[in-house]
Amino acid sequence: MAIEKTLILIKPDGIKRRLTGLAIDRLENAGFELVGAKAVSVTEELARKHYDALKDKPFFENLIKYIRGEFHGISKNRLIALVYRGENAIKGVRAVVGATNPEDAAPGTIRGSFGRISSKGQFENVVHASGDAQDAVREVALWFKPEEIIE
Ligand code: IDP
Ligand code: MG
Repeated sequence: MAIEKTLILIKPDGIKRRLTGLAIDRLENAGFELVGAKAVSVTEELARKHYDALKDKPFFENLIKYIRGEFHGISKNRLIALVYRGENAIKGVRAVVGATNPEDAAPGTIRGSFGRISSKGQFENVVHASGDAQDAVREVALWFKPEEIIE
């Protein structure tokens, strides 16, 4: 058992549909500790760095538009970034969040309950959650300064 930190983003569809509180409630009830939280204006550069591993995917350019709120009319490219900490937090948070494709995400998970595939084919799945330990370390460092996280 390892104590891990993991990055969660309330994506623009989650912001627009007022699901921030619901996502935080689900994660809190799952027993994870919220150790970092802020609103972020997502620059083009931050979006591209965050999703760098997907840069060769056909959906990449739409993914950058999506995470910057361009499909949801979010002003100032705003989203909410959170860091959760806990035992096996990366896998545990992913279990609460559900599978990437909203059609495959289990009922009762955040994505299974609230995700959709847009008419453009974009997976709008409400929240981002780090995929593995390597991603989690990289993503927490990308979105947060060390002093913004309670250790
Ligand atoms: P994850 O968010 O579950 O870790 P990734 O494979 O890392 O999934 O993909 C990042 C994001 O890119 C997804 O959450 C989703 O919004 C989008 N995405 C992934 N695969 C597809 C796809 O096949 N079509 C459209 N969008 C996708
Ligand atoms: Mg991922």
